[in-house]
Amino acid sequence: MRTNAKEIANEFDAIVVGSGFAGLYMLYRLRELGLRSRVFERGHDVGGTWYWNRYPGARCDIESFDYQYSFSEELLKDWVWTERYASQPEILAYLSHVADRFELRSDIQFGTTVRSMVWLEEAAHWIVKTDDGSTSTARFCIMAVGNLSLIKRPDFEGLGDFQGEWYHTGMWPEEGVDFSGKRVGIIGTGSTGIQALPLIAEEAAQVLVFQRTPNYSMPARNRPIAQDERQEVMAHFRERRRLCEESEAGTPMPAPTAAATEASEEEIRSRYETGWQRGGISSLSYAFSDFFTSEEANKTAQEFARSKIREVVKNPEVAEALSPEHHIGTKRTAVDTNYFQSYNRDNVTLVDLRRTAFERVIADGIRTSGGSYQLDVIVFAIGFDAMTGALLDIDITGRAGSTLREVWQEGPVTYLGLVTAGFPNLFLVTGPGSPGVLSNMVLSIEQHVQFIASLVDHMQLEDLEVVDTSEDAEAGWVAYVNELADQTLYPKASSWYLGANIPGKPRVFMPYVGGCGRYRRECDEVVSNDYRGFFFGANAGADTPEGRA
Ligand code: NA7
Repeated sequence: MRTNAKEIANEFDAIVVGSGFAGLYMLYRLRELGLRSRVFERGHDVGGTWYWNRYPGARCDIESFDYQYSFSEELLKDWVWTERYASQPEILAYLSHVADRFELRSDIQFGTTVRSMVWLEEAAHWIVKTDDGSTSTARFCIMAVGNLSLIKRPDFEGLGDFQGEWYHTGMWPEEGVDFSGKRVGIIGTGSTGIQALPLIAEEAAQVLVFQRTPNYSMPARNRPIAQDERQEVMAHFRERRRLCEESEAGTPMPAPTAAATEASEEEIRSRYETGWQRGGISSLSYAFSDFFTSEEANKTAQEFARSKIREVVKNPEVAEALSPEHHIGTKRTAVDTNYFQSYNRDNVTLVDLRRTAFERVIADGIRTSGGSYQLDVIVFAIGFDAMTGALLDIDITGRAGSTLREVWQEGPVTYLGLVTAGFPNLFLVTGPGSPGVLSNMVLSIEQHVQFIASLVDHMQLEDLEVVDTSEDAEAGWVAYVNELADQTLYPKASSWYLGANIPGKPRVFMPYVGGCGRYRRECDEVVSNDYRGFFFGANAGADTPEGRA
């Protein structure tokens, strides 16, 4: 496809899409390399997922000390986290501080959605069109669009008739929502619904939770960070970060060695209880090494988690309805403060959609097969078209007119979760096939951005204009990612990791389950083997990877 040169208003070396954790750091590194860069951001400020998800209770489930950048000593010194798990406003304030501190905003165009990207072979650059009608070009494009950024649309029958207010948690209004005195319906009991319920219940007159599938949730045991704790942690920060980098999930927890299948009942109970008192997402999963691989081992943790629900929820029928059955950890485990406790409140009612089917939204509420519920507000906590949604929402056309939508029709294919064949000079930050969503995102983002920046630097030094991967390299990677996943229980659950939450989406297990440490070592090996699996072209259009795998 050709574009009239007159239409091109803005020429850049690099375009970054998104200004969350990934986009901000990418811009910082591109500037260091001396590249003229532009970030396009849909939101009106920085923050990415933390900009949009302002619902009550939104909070990180990775400890604040680990959920921060590590690239700048000065930044580490001048930011003080106040809680063990940072709230959405605090994370947003942090990202805003990062943008100010490094004067990043001048290269970010806010309120701008990228509509299409086309690779022009002859010029060896991307042509990027945005919804303000302008066209830009760039040699490199970096997709920092986030894994949980395209919301699952609430296409519930009858929603257009609803006379009350409704909100999706992933597009929460900046001014907040006043629930006082209102009857509120929450649809969805993933991490988001689980975080939101306790706060909404404190404010609203009545809350009805419409639950399709119960979910496991671990106690956060959130607390303020005392000054001496901060000093102690930050004094050893580099060591802690190194542990994170070598770990599976990007946290400093030591990997478990004991197997539940070889442990006594007392030991099992005691380890789970210790984890439960510690709190956090890995409360149970870090007790035993076979948690994610053995059905028998996993069952012991499921039973423990269900016993905790029964201990907390006073009404046994409600406790039963809230008890999940899937393999624990195979759908994202939530982390909560007072979620199950909320069901003991007089103003909270569980509507179990497995017993009474959802029929439609009506003018004054929701109708199920068991009756109608009157509501003033509906909160949709129904999740995202995760991992591929935001990428495929943009018309991306690579070599020989191939579109990303066509190439990924049967599921995403990438090499290292970073690049996809036929889309030269296009990088994905924490794309499908990387550990991203199964890990501490900020840690994975830093590693990806550093990888991409080093690759771009290498190309500049070697005078290479184009980089691509081969279909063979990515087929090998995809097979490897699947092979790793198949050794675990992950693919058994109907999760968003598998695309199962979006009707019609191909069911392919997308994340790399091998862990951050292993993935990092594999990436380092690729680099030390002359960027094995990547192919470079010295001149525009002169070199393509076909037949060279
Ligand atoms: P999730 O984890 O995808 O959860 C969405 C919830 O919404 C889940 O309980 C779904 O039930 C429910 N849902 C979705 N569609 C419907 C319909 N049509 N009817 C009833 N219920 C529905 O999204 P979250 O926002 O909670 O969390 C996303 C990630 O953000 C999380 O994993 C963390 O990584 C941070 P289902 O299970 O599909 O039956």
